[in-house]
Amino acid sequence: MTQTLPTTSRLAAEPEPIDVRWATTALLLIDMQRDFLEPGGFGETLGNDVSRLQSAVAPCAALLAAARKAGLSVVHTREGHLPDLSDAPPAKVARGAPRLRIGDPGPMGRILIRGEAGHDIVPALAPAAGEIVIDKPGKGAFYATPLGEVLTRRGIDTLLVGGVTTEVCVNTTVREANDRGYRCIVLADCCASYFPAFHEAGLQMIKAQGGIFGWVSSSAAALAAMGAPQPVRT
Ligand code: TIU
Repeated sequence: MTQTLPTTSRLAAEPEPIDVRWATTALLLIDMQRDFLEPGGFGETLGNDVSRLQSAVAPCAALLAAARKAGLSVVHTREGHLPDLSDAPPAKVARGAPRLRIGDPGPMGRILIRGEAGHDIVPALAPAAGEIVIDKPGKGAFYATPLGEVLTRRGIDTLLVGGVTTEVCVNTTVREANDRGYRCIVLADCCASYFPAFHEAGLQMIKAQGGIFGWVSSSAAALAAMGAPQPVRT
């Protein structure tokens, strides 16, 4: 059932509140994939503690439920590569000393490869029919993808952003979006990093200097602006 939203809402945010016109706003969830959030995937092969990303799942799920109820456009992105690795720069595949490299077989299928179990979005945030899913080979969601065209076709000018990781794919995408003229509102608790200090710094970089890349808000503020019930925090 679609819940009617006001035409515009004022969202509490930093560095200042922002007026959101819901008809031109989309929810953008970045790379909430098993490869980053679950043991045995790309994130863990890089040496990371993947449990650090779990905190973003419930806030993203609350936003997703509210967006669906309100009929907002929802876009999910997935970082990954074609099975033949033709879209994976050798410099990316060769980088560092991971336990398994991109394309190697792992417990959730080949690491960071489209179509494998690890590439899927986590079950709690699985895309619904009609939602846009953008597969991307890079960290930014605009590079080598149709995201810009999709948003233009829908008349979207404002993005509510959540996902992982804050300083890598979220920051890269927000910077790309900002240069393309989108207003990005990053929901802090809907994002997470393997490095808590980088999460904080990534958010600071977005909202500093008068909001040089965008705004930083929270799931609670976004849900309140949408008139959606907020989960009880224990
Ligand atoms: N490693 C890391 O922090 N992130 C990525 O490789 N990709 C995304 O952030 N999605």
